[in-house]
Amino acid sequence: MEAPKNLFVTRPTLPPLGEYLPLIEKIWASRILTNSGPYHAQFIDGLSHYLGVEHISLVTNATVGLMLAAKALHLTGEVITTPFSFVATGHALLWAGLKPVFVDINPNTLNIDANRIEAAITPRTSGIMALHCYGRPCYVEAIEDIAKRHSLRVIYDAAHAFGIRHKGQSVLSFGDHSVLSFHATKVFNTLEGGAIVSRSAEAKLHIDRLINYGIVDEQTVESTGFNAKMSELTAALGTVQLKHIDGYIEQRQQIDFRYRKLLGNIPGLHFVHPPEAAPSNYYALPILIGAGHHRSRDELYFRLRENNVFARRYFYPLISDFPMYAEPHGQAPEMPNARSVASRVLCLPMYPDLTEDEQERIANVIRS
Ligand code: T4K
Repeated sequence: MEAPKNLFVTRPTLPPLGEYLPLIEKIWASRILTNSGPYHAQFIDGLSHYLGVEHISLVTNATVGLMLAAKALHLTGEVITTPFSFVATGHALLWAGLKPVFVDINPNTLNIDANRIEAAITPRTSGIMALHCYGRPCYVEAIEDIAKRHSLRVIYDAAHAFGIRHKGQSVLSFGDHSVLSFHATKVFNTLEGGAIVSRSAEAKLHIDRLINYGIVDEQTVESTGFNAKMSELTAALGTVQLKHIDGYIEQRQQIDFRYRKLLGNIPGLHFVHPPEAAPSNYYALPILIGAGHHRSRDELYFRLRENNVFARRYFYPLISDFPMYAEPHGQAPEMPNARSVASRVLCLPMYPDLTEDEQERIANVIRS
């Protein structure tokens, strides 16, 4: 018998090739391939309009974007962050020469617990790097308030937060910088890519220079910038993707809705987010497997794999539990909420092309 089709946690969404090919031909003919060409400018305009924020800089990926944001703000010493994230969040701080100080998460939102941030502030703290986990906004008001009172800078890892709004405005408009990921696995993708959102034109100019080696003009270099420039081919793909993004998100919403119907009322299985939660981009479908379920999270994870369903334990292990993050001669910090969630969370396949039959197949394995 033929093995059932592999179902991955995500599949990239791509526009019809026919919409992209004419742009590739134009780029080929123009020989303008990178370094802020016309498609780069057009993509920034499109993003700015769609996301409702000014001051966008394009980068090669979000990891580099986070590093550059930390560098642009001249952060030093310690930066408070979440342990419940993809390892890129912590790595960006290490690359910027900073010490990540991990603070536990709120067990409901899975974002950094703003109520615990102040206790972690020391004379060496210069900033906060918080994540909008799975696209759900952090408690931005509390974070901004703490930052203001302690003169800290704030970077939001907005890798999951494409198009997310908070109280009527883009969630990207909070903090000193927000950093989006356009990786192939994200709601909105340019294969690889990302963007840094700045608060002011001046801050954006500084970021733009950091993306381009710190060059100001032919004779002036102001800082040890990086090469993090997005190519014209990538930017052109972004412009085409933007035309389809609303459709992709609607399809994701239907898939989210169907999962809730298929998996509701299974003892010990909880959806991380209630269905009526604030508008989402449906980046992921995280569930928590608790004591009432007949299998542990890991048993379920492996059972799904045996059935060619490649769900993922995002984010397990915690960043703070990777040995390279351990305090020298110290113990891994206590993070009961984050540790508990990391041991129970499972992200199910979620992408626009997932069919009803495939969702039923996944639900049957979970129920069996
Ligand atoms: N901050 C946060 C909170 C993040 O989640 C991320 C990235 C970043 C920062 C950094 O953003 P970037 O620097 O990447 O822009 C994946 C992604 O590589 C990573 O971007 C993402 N978060 C993370 C959550 O997931 P892996 O190592 O789990 O990916 P991988 O290769 O195992 O792919 C997952 C599944 O997706 C595969 O089983 C199959 C499917 N897939 C993947 C790719 C790349 C495809 O079907 N086609 C593809 O081209 O990290």
